[in-house]
Amino acid sequence: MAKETVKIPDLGGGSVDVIEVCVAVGDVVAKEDSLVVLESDKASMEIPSPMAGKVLSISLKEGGTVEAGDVILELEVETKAEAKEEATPAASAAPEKTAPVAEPAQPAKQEKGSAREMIKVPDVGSSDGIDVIEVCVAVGDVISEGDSLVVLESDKASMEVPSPFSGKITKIVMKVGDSAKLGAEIAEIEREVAAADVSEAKAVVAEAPAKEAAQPAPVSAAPAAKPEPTVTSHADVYAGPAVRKLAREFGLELEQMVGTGPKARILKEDVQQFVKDLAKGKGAGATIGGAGLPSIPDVDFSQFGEIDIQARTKLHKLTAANMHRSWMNLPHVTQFDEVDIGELEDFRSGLKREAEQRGVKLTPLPFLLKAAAVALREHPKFNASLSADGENMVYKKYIHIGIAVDTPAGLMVPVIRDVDKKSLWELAAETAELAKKAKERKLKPADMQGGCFTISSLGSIGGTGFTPIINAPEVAIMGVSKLAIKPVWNGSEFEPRKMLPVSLSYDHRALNGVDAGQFFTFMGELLADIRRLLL
Ligand code: CAO
Repeated sequence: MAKETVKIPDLGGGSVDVIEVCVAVGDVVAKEDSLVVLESDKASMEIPSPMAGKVLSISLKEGGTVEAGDVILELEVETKAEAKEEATPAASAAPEKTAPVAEPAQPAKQEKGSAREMIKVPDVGSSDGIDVIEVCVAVGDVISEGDSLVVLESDKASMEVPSPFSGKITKIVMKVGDSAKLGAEIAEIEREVAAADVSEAKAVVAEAPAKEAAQPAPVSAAPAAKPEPTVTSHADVYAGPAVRKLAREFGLELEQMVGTGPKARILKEDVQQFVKDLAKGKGAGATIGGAGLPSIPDVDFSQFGEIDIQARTKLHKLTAANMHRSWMNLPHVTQFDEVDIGELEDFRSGLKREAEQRGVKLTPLPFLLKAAAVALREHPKFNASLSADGENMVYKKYIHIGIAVDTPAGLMVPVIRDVDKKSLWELAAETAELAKKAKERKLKPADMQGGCFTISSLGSIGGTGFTPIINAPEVAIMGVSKLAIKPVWNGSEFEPRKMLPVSLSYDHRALNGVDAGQFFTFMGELLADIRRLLL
């Protein structure tokens, strides 16, 4: 067993904050395991262990500051021989040096007072390629020294490579998705130089490759190179590179998250919680809601007066989730109409006595069900669903219609099967039975499945029209409002007619306005003259 001291590597100058100590005394770490996370206003980096071993002591603490050469911890390593092999931890741990290396473009082209330089990837402390996740400049951009050229990201570090010169970008070689290695060409820049300096510029670029070969690490020695290492793309957000990478993989902005670590640092757990909240449709950290929408603020209403908080039923919450899902996924269009159902109403009143004898209540709803069934049969596009991937329309050969039923526990939609094959009496009886079952919470899941279309009737309550939300994956829903006697022009005079306000919401991915117009006009004709139901 041997004891090895692991120190802070050369960070390119200056002190940095210790944001996180990733290990504890007694931990057994593997080579490359993160020991600490450091962050400056320019950099965010994890310092990997240069060797495997057991942590004997830790010399840093979160919240402190460190600089190159400071002791991180002591490790007990297995054998002396192994320890010797890796005896210069600080050097091998040197992770992120991003100062770019300037070299002439091939062939180098110089104009009077200007010089073109090809900027290359500096030593980033890794022999493996690092992903190029962003190219920050475009050809023609005039940039200043220190402006970011590209953003590189590994699982250990996130860094921007700054330009060593001010000038105009004349060519971009690197692209997003490339794997950047030391010396890879990033972009060519045309920089202004005084006439007297043109030759000096030549000398600078001529020297650069030799410096690279002889001394790859201390890039601060390269002319005009900026030594700052890992500049992050979210400079105002505290988060380690692994967390930044995780967030980027999910396509999330760190600015949306609330950090629970020291100095409000965003931890891996914060990203995971944020994703969980998004999946549940909750606003993560109360900052945003599902689908990236701003969430409704959480208000303490008691500050304005007395309140009473009551838990919502499972059914209420389920209905809310279904409504939200449909509203967010389906582009809804709602069409309104008024149907003259005077004759239907006359017919219905004439059947009142017979209905009583049969023990059923004949409301307008069975007529609406029957008319909808005929309209669905004649307009199959409405008796269909879009496949989940949007590739196919699924046309149904059966006509099952759901009816929205209000219950004390919440909204339920039992389904009446084969509406087209049932009589008005049967439909009236079945509607009443299903509504009763719904109110008594006796519906089985099968009673609420298989619907092709839904009718939501608020006719007994009131209103002149509303926009019902489609019961996806159905493609349309009909809303029924309260019958009203209205003056209708019959060609020579106004006549009092019983007008039923109806609305039709449809999924505009599956149906268009003409479809809806034809379907609803047809249905209106059926209701206006119920003899047509027999045709
Ligand atoms: N205009 C005027 N009166 C109407 C009417 C209309 N469009 N529709 C029904 N009525 C009358 C009925 O004729 C009946 O009158 P009588 O008692 O004089 O005979 C009365 O209103 C009550 O009808 P009902 O509600 O008992 O029966 P229904 O067949 O119309 O509806 C049901 C049954 C289960 C759909 C209904 O009880 C219900 O729950 N509706 C709410 C649906 C709902 O919540 N929709 C919203 C969903 S989206 O949030």
